[in-house]
Amino acid sequence: MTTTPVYQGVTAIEVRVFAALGQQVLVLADDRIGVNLEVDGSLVGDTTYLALPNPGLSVLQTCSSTDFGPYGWREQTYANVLNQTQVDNLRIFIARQQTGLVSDAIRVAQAEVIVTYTDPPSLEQSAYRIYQNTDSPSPGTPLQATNTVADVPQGSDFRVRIGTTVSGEDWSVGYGSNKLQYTAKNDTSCATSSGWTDVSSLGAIQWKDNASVADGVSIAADVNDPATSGTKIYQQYRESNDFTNPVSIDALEVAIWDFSLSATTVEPGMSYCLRIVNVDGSINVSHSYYVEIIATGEYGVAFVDEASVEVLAPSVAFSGASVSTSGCQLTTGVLGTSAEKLRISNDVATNGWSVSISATDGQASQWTSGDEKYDFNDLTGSPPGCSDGADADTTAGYLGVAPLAGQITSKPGCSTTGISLGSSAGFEQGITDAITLATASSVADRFCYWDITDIVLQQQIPSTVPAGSYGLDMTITITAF
Ligand SMILES: [Ca+2]
Ligand SMILES: [Ca+2]
Ligand SMILES: [Ca+2]
Repeated sequence: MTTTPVYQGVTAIEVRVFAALGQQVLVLADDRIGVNLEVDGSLVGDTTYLALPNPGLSVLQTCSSTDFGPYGWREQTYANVLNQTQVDNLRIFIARQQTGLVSDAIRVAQAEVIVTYTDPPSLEQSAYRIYQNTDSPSPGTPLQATNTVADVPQGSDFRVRIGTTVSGEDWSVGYGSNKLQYTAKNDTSCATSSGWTDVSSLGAIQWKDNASVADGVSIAADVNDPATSGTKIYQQYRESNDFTNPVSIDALEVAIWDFSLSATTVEPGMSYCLRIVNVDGSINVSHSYYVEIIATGEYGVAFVDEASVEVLAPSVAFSGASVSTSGCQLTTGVLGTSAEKLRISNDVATNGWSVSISATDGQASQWTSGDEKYDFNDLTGSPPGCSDGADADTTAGYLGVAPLAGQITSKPGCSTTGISLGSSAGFEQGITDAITLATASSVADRFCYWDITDIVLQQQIPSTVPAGSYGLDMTITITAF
């Protein structure tokens, strides 16, 4: 048997028969017909057609049992709200009361049930906004404006409020079941991306259980709600699938949900899309705005070898010099070689960054070999660095850095646009304690790295420095703008 869905439910039922009466002699309203629905094995509606006066359904009367008609409809209307199974199994019950002459007769030509129901609504995911998480039914600080892609750090929690505009029919409470899905954006748009997965307790984007907020709690208006073109009707805070509407929504109004999520194992640089879909096919859901986040990571500096393996104890060897009593000597080193590339990575900052070098132990540092020392930040003398100056130490010496001599290579697929090498400079105690090696402007790529080699270092070694292997610890620092 083919059944017809009643979607959002039955609003009215009418059962009726098309019947005629033939009555032999006297026209009395004593021959009658009853028509009822049988639901779940029982007659429902007015079944008292045998009583007098008869509230049932009398047929037309004529003056001869051989002269039937005319036929007419006799009906009963029900206000009962039946469920789908009851509607699928409806039966019509027809009865007659024949009183008086036995040749009085009733004929039934047709019987039918007219079920009036409400079609399903249509939903359009029409607005969203991404926020920081809070342990509250209201979301935290907005991360972006309405319908705007937001950065979400890897491993962080976040919230999304999504609006679905109802159209066609009003949306009755509890009709249909829906769920939230995500996918990595693997095509030009979320709409054409594949691999959608239900949000669960596993995967790149997971549900976040806020301890103080029960899953499914009612939500209210928030000052930072997504902007919508229709009246917002607030539904639920969700930490799980599936969900339906606890509050009815008229057509052209917008159902608002608040989803608590965690970007647990997202990959920095990858975009992720979120959408509401219908679970059981009961509602058509379209998407004019998919929720979209960009997963961010960290930024940093390191030295790597040719296989991109980090060099844990990088160093720069300077050219050798012999002990001199006649004057100062210039030695040279190279920061960044093919075996020790200075790698700068940025998986987060949007406004650019700066990388600088300074002495690990601060401006009072000196080159040291056992008890012997000489200076790295004293410009005094001619040439500079050949005499001790006004700084608190008693040694001479001067280290110059020439970043402009360097070479920049970007990660494959990235560019060096917006990346600049620093100007040549020397350390000068209390004045120039850090020297910029490279900077990036806001037009520089994100989710990229850049390898820098061939930055020239020159150290002026003063005269009469005893023989030794002198070292100076330096630190390279990246700062996001
Ligand atoms: Ca919770
Ligand atoms: Ca000094
Ligand atoms: Ca000095």
